[in-house]
Amino acid sequence: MIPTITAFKQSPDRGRGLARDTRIRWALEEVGQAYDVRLLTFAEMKEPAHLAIHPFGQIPTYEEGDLVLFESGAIVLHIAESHPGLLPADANARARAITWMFAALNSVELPILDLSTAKILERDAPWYEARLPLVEKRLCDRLDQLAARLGDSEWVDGAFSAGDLMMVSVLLRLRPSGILERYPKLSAYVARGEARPAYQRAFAAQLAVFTGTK
Ligand code: GTB
Repeated sequence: MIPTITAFKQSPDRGRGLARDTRIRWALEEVGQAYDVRLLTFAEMKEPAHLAIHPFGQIPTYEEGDLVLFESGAIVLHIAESHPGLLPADANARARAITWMFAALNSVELPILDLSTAKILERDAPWYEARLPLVEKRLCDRLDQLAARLGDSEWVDGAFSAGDLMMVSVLLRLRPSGILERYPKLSAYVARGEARPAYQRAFAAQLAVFTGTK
């Protein structure tokens, strides 16, 4: 059965692939699963029809027969568990790959979001200038730790896995800030992810929505 995912009809990132449907498209491309996309406006995301499948009125979602999922982490995990290619066969290695997915979402994406939220929503607050360096420091401390752990390895734990797919997807969100460039090992890691043919196809598919060619 071909799953259907949801994505922005007009992504605010203007086709840079930063919205969270890209990680779902990437996972589907990695495992060779075709998919359909339902594009939604911001208004449509808050309508009852979409709220019935996503309690917070957001994208992405994933529908496959009777199965309806939201949360990009849960969706990528489901795809990785349903097809070979994104999780190792060895039980311990598999558990570690899933750990890296959680690490990406809980320990790395959160400080990245904190910084972008501060810059977008808190700029006019009287405490903005005082808080920003604290938010940046928390993020940079975490990136230092991640870069140290990655070292010169190609991927975070052996062969490319859903853990890398999620970590690269999360790190890509740093691009607009210029912070990623301060971390050569992480930049190279992200570039390796972006070079994967499956990522390229996923990126092209979301860009085609923005350019109106799909
Ligand atoms: N935890 C959820 C998940 O992982 O799936 C978070 C889902 C989420 O934040 N979805 C966003 C959304 O639907 C789109 S991806 N927002 C609309 C709303 O809440 O009303 C977040 C996103 C948006 C825009 C950019 N950008 O412009 O660069 C990047 C990422």
